[in-house]
Amino acid sequence: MKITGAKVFVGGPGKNYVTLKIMTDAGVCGLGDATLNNRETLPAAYLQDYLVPNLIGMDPRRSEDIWQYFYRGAYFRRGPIAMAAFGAIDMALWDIKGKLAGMPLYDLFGGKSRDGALVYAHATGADLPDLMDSVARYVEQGYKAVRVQCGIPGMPTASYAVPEEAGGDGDYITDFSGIRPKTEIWDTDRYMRFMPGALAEIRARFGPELKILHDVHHRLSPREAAAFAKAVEPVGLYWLEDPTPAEDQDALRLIRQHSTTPIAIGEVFNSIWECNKLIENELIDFIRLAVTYGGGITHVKRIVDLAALHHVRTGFHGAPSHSPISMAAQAHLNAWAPNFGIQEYLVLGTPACDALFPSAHEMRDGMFYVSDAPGLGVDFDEGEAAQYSYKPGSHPIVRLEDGTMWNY
Ligand code: KDG
Ligand code: MG
Repeated sequence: MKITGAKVFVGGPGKNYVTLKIMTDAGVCGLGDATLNNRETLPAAYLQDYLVPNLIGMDPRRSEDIWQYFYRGAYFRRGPIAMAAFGAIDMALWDIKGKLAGMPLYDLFGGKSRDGALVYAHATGADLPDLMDSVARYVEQGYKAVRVQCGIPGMPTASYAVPEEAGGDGDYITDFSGIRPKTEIWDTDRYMRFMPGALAEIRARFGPELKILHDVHHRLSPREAAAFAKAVEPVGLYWLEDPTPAEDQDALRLIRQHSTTPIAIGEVFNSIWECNKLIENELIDFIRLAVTYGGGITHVKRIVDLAALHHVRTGFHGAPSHSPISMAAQAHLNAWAPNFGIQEYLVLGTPACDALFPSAHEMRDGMFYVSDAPGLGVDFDEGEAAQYSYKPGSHPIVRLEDGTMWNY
């Protein structure tokens, strides 16, 4: 059996999805997602210029060897661009494998460990009353877990994931006004004074059952993060995400020594080599790495297995920058993983997105139910895709009030 061709598409409804389609002489095709948010043309070029020409003629069933061939063969390996490109190929090969076997991927991994996977939604507000309304809307829809982000009183501009009308970055995924980013101003002291109390008020209003998550988005120093994690302990957060910049892994040790608040990290990691020590030293509680940026199913499954040995659960990144293809790959891992925790899931299911990526996956009452179709269980409508093309966009950048660059 041979790979006969592969195509790369860039574009989509409101997002520049990078979609890979691999064709075989067995008449079976596989789909992969290489969407690297706001740098989408780079994995697309890596695929088109280097990887696809090498794929032609390979046996699609040999997904492990193909992964090793590209990873070891690159020499300058790892990093988000390469891993997103390898990830798309790997997802597509698993999709082909499942279709050949006539089995959904979760069955190839070892079968379902649960019926549905818990997901969390994103609540956001310009201020606390606004945020409370947003949380209440999700609770009414049946969500059991909600991430909460809030405008901070006195903050010179609104900040991460706060509504646009409050001067924030809205859905924070992409500003399509151009390649030059807008600037947000950040003030740690104001955040530290306000946010722990706001989280406590949310807990008081919604009671003990709601799982409350919060994303610091890499903004604090290790000492500040330790103080914050300690201050919010009575709230009983489900997790505190990215309290410090992810590169400084010793920071997690300081946070651990001072607090039992569960820590989630890893959405900017690309390989097991960036999280193996955090996992082995049990410095984190949830690993956030995405199947797209983490080199696909083959590599991320290794991380999930390592995490299982150390009481670390999964909480895969699911910002809307991921296409329904990688969300499906994660859904199959979520159905199987003995150490599944939660899945970030933002409603991708707009009519335009569903038309481009038809599937029978289902979101109901805050749970994701994976389809039983063979492979990933997602299609890609090339006719629909023809109307979309790449649109330049950016994330904001962050500075302190005096102009110092900070972490987005
Ligand atoms: O492209 C950046 C986003 O993926 C990121 O800001 C999302 O932090 C994020 C999250 O937790 O979804
Ligand atoms: Mg995050």
